[in-house]
Amino acid sequence: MTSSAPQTFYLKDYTPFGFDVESVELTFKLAPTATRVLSRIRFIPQENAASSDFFLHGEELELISAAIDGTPVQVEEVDGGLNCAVPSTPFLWEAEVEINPKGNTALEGLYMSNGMYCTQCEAEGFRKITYYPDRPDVMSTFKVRIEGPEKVLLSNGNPTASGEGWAEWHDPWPKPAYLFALVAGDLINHPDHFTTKSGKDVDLNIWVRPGDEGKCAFGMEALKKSMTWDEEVYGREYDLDIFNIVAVDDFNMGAMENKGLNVFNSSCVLASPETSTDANFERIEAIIAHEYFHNWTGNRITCRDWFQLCLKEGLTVYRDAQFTADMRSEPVKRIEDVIALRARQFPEDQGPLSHPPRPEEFQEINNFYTATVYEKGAEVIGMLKRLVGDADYYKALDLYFDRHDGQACTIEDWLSVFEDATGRDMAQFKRWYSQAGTPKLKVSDNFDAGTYTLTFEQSTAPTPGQDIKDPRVIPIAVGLLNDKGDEIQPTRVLEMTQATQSFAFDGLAAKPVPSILREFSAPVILERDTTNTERTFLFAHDTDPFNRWEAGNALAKETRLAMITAGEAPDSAYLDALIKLVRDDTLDPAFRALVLQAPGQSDLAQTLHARGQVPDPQKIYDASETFTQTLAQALSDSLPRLYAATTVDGPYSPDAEGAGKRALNARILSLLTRLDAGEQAQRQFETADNMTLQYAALACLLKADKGADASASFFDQWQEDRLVMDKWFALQISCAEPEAAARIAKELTTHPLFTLKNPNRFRAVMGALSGHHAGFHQISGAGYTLLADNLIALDALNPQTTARMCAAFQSWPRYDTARQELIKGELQRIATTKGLSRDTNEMVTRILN
Ligand code: 0A1
Ligand code: ZN
Repeated sequence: MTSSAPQTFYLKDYTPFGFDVESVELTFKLAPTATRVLSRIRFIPQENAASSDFFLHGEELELISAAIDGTPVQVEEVDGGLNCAVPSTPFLWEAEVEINPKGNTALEGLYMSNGMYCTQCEAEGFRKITYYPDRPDVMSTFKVRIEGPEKVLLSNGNPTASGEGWAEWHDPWPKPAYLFALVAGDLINHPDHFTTKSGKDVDLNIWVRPGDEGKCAFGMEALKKSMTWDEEVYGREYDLDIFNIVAVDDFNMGAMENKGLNVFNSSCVLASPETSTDANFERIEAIIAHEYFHNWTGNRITCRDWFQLCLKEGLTVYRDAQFTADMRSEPVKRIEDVIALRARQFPEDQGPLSHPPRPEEFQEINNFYTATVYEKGAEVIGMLKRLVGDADYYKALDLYFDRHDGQACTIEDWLSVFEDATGRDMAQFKRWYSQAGTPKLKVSDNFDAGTYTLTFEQSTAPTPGQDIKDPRVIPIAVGLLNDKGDEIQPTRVLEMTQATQSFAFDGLAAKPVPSILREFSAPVILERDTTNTERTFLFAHDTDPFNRWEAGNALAKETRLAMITAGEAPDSAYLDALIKLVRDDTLDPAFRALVLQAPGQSDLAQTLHARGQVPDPQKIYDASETFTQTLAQALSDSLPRLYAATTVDGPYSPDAEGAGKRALNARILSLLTRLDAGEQAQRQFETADNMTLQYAALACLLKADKGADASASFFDQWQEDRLVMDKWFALQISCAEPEAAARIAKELTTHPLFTLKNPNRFRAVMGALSGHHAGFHQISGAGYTLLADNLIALDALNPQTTARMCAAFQSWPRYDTARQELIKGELQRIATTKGLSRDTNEMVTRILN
């Protein structure tokens, strides 16, 4: 455990810094273990400041010198920074510090990755570079000079001058320190150009390590599409002469929106047909867009403090989802997002880590880059837009950009623009930001004399620190169908504001079939006494593609749950309906692939728990296997034809149409493999000319326990490609039988290519293990122990990634006492590790409490 009690920060304690920063000048003299950072910072004491304390954050810095207005000063170095007596008039602060980028395995601040220097400053990494008021509400322009032998020396803003061994940059847009970036290395660029709608020419570059230059073209296209889209949809133009993206192998997260110099985890930008799957391409397109969109929602308008993180993240996720929907298929994107929300955010919201999109306290802010802040934050924006309508949404956004450009803002600022643009009172809506937990929405209905009434009752279970929940505003999109499947009431948004509320539909000839929560119009759990017959009807007829999928998803879940709890055989009406839909060539292959996607086993466990039962991971696994086997047999006649129909003619292209066919290919092939002992999968593996097909075939072979040769040849073919090797590591585990998963994972941790130092590789192995529901939760506890062992080992090097991965243990309260005790034992073992980081300590403490 950490020696001193960890400090907790509270939203209610916010106080502004008592000084403005007029300008920042930094000089970096790069050296792997002894980089010197010289800072010249002009501070202006604020009149009427609440506090005139001059405290600068600083961590792991060796202070060489400090001066004010040219005179050396004595400072008091304290835990986390320094105090200094300063004048009450504007002054120049100059300091020199030494740092050790090579020794920085936490990947926060300035560090080295494969011989290249790079930075990660969000959230609080800048304080590991120099002494500074490292808080997002302190904004300033930056001038940066970099001195080093590397061929490429980059920082934020525009390049101003360069020579042999040095380069200078100037960022004219005031920014907080978390958006600072520096990159230096012998990199190669993939250049391009973009002309903004007002005619400004922008240089675009993607910088990579030599050897990766063939993997930049897709990312560049995605960037240009994002730039155009933000101009067209939000009216936002780019504002510098240059936009640089750098690919880095060792990175804790996906990517980072540093002003003018985005740094990307190489897995989130590098792509080629031979090495990347369709899913990789789609993700890369979305992340490029996300980081680019941050230029306005995050950079030009930033957050006042880290409690407001969802102000930039929820909005930017919402914007990137809109972008993907526009570039690809709107319903497919929505279904994918809801699957991800239920898999990642719902467990968080319903377990010990539950927190509101705007948390009110934290110990380590890095632990709050969560699905709740990001994905639920985006759902909240989606609800806002649905409530006010498209026109008013964009009106409010225009006002937001006009009013707050250049400012560090709060959720209150955000909601005020909606109030001012639309005249609506947002006080109740604001509860979505302050209340944690997923609301349950119980529905009942009644038909009487031509009037159909839907009654909703909302409730949210207590969450840590929040016992009482007030009713929220819930937009419920509803449509009605007649018994022939015709839509008799097009989608109407019901605005629920009370704990219990009814809505009536008049003038109906007969009792309709309701389609409720279309497009998943609110992040809630819908509870309705309904029948499989009605679900099957909606699965066949719903005119809302999301709810059509949702009906099938509910059937898929209920069928498996009945198999698990009552030993029933798979529901035959559902099987028939599923087969009919899968064979329907008029439907989008991507949609059919989603319909064939089995419900997550962890999701089934959560549902059982919510129904007061104790989930048995092995039983859940067995039911899923039996169902798939039954489906394969029932569909056997059609499988060869369906398989053939997924062939995409012509060269590989990662567009939505081809990707949809290949997604269906993967599903059909996995069914076929159950019947033909892997023959077709082997053929596909041998003939595939792209990673999507090769990967799908390898997965099928491994799952059928016929993958040894294919796996070895895949390894031989790709061992030099780090990103493909991550896939290889993960697949061995995710395709294993439950009882073998932990053993295989353990063996892989001794593989020469396994390393704790690369977060992608660590996540490939440990993420695959914790994502294998039945494998991770084997009653032997081997999965738990292996993960805990590796988290303890990683914590000493990289607290951030360790802490994030502790979340694998968050769902312990769902399981039986034996498993609960095993998991708690491992959490306690982690918690009592000597020298445990603050990050990991906070996570395990919250999970255990
Ligand atoms: N703002 C980034 C996410 C991010 C956060 C923290 C990081 O440090 C480890 C890195 C990236 C985004 O939303 O893309
Ligand atoms: Zn973001």
